[in-house]
Amino acid sequence: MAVRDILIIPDKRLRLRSEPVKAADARLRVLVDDMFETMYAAPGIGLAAIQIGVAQRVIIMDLAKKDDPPEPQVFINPEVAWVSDEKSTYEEGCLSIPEYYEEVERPRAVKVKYLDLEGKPQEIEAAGLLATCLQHEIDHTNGVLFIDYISKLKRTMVMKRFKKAAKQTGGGKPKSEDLSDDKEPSHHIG
Ligand code: K1U
Ligand code: ZN
Repeated sequence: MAVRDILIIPDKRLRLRSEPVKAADARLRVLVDDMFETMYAAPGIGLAAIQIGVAQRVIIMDLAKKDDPPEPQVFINPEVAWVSDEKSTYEEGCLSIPEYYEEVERPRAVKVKYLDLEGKPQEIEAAGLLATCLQHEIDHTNGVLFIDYISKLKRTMVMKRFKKAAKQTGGGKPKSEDLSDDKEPSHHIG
């Protein structure tokens, strides 16, 4: 198992549409193991394979509460089969847009069809955080980011901030100070 690097915006690979998984084989299990190790290390509550640079339709999540036993969930080739008319709003974050949180409105409940790790078809009906997280992760498999649902002004500002940070770090994970809007260098006193 390995912790893999998480792609950060403006990395163009985050805009790719991922390919369906063809076989539930040992390679898929290695990918899923690496994804869990990467998500728990981050830490996060969900991850899509494209976030570690693998354009395959694989998403994982673990929504267990802190100090409760882990509840790892894997969804292969997930598809939204139904959404509720009722909406709900949740303050979302994204491991590919670190330290940026914004409220997003989405359908409150969804039905998702997917394959499990054995390649068996499954279906889940979800509401609340699970529904939000499923939609967020399935969006990643289609090259969609949660900032696509916020105002153009906010999106432009966040893209500008991350483009600047990418220039400074060469595209790696930015440090907190690289993401601040401060004009002064971080060692400046007074
Ligand atoms: O897909 C991702 O980038 C992961 C993302 C999932 C997500 C969060 C919130 C709403 C929808 C989807 C994250 O995990 S961001 C980090 C986060 O939410 C978190 C981190 C540590 C503890 C609790 C939450
Ligand atoms: Zn995300």
